[in-house]
Amino acid sequence: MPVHNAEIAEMLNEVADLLEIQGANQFRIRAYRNAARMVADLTQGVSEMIKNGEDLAQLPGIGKDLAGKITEIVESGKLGLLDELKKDMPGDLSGLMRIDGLGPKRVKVIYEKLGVSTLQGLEKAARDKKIRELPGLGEKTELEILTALKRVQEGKKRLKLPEADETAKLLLAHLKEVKGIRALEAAGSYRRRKETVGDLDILASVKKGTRIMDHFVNYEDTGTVISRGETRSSILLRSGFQVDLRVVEEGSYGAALQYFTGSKAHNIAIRKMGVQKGLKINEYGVFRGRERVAGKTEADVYKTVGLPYIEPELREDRGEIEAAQKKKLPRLVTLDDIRGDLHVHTKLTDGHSSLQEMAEAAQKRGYEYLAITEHSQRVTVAGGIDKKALARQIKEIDALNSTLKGFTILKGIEVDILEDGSLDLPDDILKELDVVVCSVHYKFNLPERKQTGRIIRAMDNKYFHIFAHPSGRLINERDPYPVDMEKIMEEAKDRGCFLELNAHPDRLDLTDIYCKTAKGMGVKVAISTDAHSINSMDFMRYGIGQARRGWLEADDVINTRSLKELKKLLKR
Ligand code: DGT
Ligand code: CA
Ligand code: CA
Ligand code: ZN
Repeated sequence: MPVHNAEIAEMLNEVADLLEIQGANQFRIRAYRNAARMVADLTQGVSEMIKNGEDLAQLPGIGKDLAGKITEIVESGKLGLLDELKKDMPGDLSGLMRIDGLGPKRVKVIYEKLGVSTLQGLEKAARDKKIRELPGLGEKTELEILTALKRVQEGKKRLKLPEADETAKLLLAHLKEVKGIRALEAAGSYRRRKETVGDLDILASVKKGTRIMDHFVNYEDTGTVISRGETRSSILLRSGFQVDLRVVEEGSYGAALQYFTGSKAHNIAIRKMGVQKGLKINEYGVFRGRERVAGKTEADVYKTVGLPYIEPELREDRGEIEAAQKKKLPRLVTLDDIRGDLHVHTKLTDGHSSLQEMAEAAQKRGYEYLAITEHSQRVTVAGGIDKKALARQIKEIDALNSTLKGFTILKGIEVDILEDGSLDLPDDILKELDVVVCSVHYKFNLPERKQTGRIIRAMDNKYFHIFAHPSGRLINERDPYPVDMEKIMEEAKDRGCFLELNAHPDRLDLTDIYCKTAKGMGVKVAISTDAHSINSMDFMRYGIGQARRGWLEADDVINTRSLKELKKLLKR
């Protein structure tokens, strides 16, 4: 049974959580956290790497000891150290730590004073108004805990993209072992590249007598078989995640793919168009009376209602059908269009790879440029740098650039937007940089008017280029801060500033809807990975998926430009 990266990361994080509650050494805690993030950010399965005999200690931030721990998890599904820690601290204390507003100190108080060690216990204590009586907690925290608990309960059911990708990849590989498969793919929200996936909808067309259903329900990661039929089966994986498999005949494959890709709203609109033409459209095909007039390919289905093929990412009934009727569908941006990454960190702050390694990784991806954007001084927990350290890095980049051909490292910073709207570093150093990425990293709870004003004031600084992860949300974890995004876009447009689509799968911020708004307003977007290691530069593809859902074309995205064109755009 392959152990997923997400499971490994979770265990390492749990160790860090429990060590933190114990008050262990900060370096030790940090090492486990970094390793967890490193593993979660990998685009390759660690189980697979071990199977291939790769040395985990080669990974940035992973020493021999941690490599051993990770191998232990992969080989036994368990971690001795974690079991030891849990013996001392029963229940789910690390689960409590993941509740917004609860850190190790507060969890410790809650555990010691109320004996609460589970989410259920926490909910009860909050409802019984017991939390507010604890030292340093209060009524406000109690309410925050209840809101956060609700979010955790709702959010847990949907997978973020890396886990969905890994789940789909392994399962499809398993199904492909069967002989006689004609076509096989994952449809649903997964194919539409939605930011979270509720369940997987797999579709297959097979030759007669192919025993794909047996093979499906016997998958090694199956937890429960919900139903098993000849054309449709559903299972729950060990994680509780649901997968449906449908087998259709060749002549229906396109119609079924169209139907199960959805979205439901898009399908309903298409079906209505069919009705107006006297056609019945369902997962088996397009029918006039009893005759099937289309069904083999998706394009055939769209053609019967007079439409060109519509890309899956657009199928949300958000205007794509009208655009298709007018032959005005966007030519969506692709990964191949991207010529560089404009937001990455290195070892100098909280990244895991060196400047040189990051530059090489960017070249390997066929990029022309890469902007190094470390955190600024205010972000002490991430080792943010001051003016002096930045000046040193600028020199280092100049030196490295003089050795590179056909590739340029851009000098940048991810500078904090302070509460009053000023930037965390002085202009006399910002002016030395090619790219200034600006972020809100604290004071998320300002009222909307204040937060909006803060950001607009920051954009008044003529060195402000890109507004990073504009809403501040973390998917399934933290809501966006209140802000008037349209107003910000308007002001960005006036000043020649850009908005980031942060491609990290925990963020995907801008959202698809705001990408479309930005495009409509003529504000250009930078798709950036915020990579903290060479591997996470692969997050670009998640950003591309989101950009496509937001109707963005290559022209709407600044890092599809050549270096020369980009530099022009960055001159405000
Ligand atoms: P999810 O799983 O919540 O992330 O979202 P989807 O879009 O994958 O939804 P799911 O798994 O419930 O259904 C897969 C597709 O099947 C959906 O996108 C469209 C199609 N579908 C499901 N129910 C209906 C329905 O009642 N009418 C129509 N026209 N299509 C449906
Ligand atoms: Ca689904
Ligand atoms: Ca489904
Ligand atoms: Zn960042």
